[in-house]
Formats: sequence, structure tokens, C-alpha cells
Amino acid sequence: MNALSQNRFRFRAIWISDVHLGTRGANTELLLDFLRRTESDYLYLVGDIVDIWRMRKSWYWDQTHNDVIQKILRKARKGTRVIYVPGNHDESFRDFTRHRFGRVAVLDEALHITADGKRFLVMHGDQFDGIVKYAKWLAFVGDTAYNMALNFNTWFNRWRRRLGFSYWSLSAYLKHKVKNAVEYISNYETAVVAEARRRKVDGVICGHIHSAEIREVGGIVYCNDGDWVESCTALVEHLDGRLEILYWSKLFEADLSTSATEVAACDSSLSPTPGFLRSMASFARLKL
Ligand SMILES: [Mn+2]
Repeated sequence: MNALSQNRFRFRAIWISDVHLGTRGANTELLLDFLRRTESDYLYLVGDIVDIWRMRKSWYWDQTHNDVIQKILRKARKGTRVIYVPGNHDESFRDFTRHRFGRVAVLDEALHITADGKRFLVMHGDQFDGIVKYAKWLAFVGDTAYNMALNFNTWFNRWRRRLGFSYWSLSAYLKHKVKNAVEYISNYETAVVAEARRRKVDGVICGHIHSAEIREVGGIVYCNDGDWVESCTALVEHLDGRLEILYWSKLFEADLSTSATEVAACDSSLSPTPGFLRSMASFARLKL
């Protein structure tokens, strides 16, 4: 195809989420390119991989959607430890947590320890939707009330879905309050970081809001691996434990127009506002 397509990247761990297979939005072409050209000891699938929730109404599935699943299973066969943490769009798989399917483990949440010994809680993150609006004052209430709020949110959405209502939708929420998107994201981060602090881990890795980020918040490292609908991002751990976000669409585009060495140089992408504006635009259209 071109020069860089021969290049492969090796990482200790990779996190991807919000692929939304089964919908037209899933950017399977870029994801397949990413999966082909990267290798890792651990591959975490952080939820919303298959969009079962939307497939109930209408669905889209072509060969590339099969290829993504085949590619992941092949990695598992070849020794990559694949850990699948279901999200709200593939919630049906939550019934199978703590099971193993061949070499793929399904877990509600995972604990990842980096090469330099940092402990990270890995979860999809939808359980924080309902409490985002109250994130500020929830930080001050006791553990019991906080847990009740979290559980209530989970059950509330499960019942809504059983009764045929739609899930609480961020896009609908933001259509009315677009100017609050920034506040929403910051509240979401606050809620997730508070959970990490409660659980006494060094950091948290999640997805769900389609906004890739690595940020330290009050001593806790907040990581979001983004999505494969709009921004096409993955979170990776280098062999020395360093975390980084890869913007695969940028690498891919650069790949088509420049030489391999130049592309390798723009590999480093720790900008302070990664994909943020793009994510804002996608918020208006997507149900997260
Ligand atoms: Mn989600």
C-alpha cells in the first residue's frame, strides 16, 4: 500500500473503546489498519465495542465488521491477553462477566498495573452519566449515599431500557445545553477521578464520552481512550510504562502523504486538548 504500512508498533498494553460495530459510524477501515500494525501484551476492549442497543432498531454489518472481530480473536490466539470490559451499548455481555471465552476474559472492570508499577482501574464509565450533574456535591456526601447514587443510576437505566425508553442520552442533553459540554466533560472527569480515589488506585482508564485525554487531576491520572467513530484514538502503554494517546486518523493521513520517518516523528501526541473540538461536534450527533 505505502511505506508505513510495513511499519509495526509494539506496546505493552492497548486500550480501545466505543467502536460501535453494527452501525455505519464504526470506522472499521482505520481500526483494522490500527489492529494490523500494532502488537501488545494486553489488549483492553473498554466497552461499546458492538452496539447491540442500536442494532435492535436497525443495524449495519459488513465484512470489515467481521474482520475486526476476527483480528481481535486472532491476537488472543497468538498470545495477546484480551480483556473485554462491556459498556452500556454492549451491556448484554455484562451477563457474562467473570467468564472466559477462549482466551478472551470478560470483566465488569479490570485492574491494570503498568510496567512502572502504577495501578489503574479500567472501566467503561457509563455508570457516571447520571451523577455527572451532581458531581460537585456528591464529592461531599458519604460513601453510602454515593454508592446508592451509582447503583440507582445503573438500575434506573436498566429499567428504562426494559420498558422501552431510550437510555439517558448525552446528545439529547447537549442539544439543549451545548454550551455546557465543557462543564459536562469536566464533571465527568471529576466523578471518575473521585471513584479512582475512593478505590485507592493511581489512575483510571475509561471511554464512553468519546473524548480522548490523559490528564492528572489532583494526583490521580485520568485517561480516556476516545472512540473509533469520530476521533479514532487509542490509549497505549509503552514498554517503560509511559502512557500515550494515538490519533490513528492523523497517523493514517500523514501516512498517505509523507514518508515513514516523518510520520514516526508525529507519533507523540500529548496535546492538552486532544480531539476536543472534534468530540464536541460528534456529541451533537451521537448517543454515547
Ligand atoms: Mn458508552
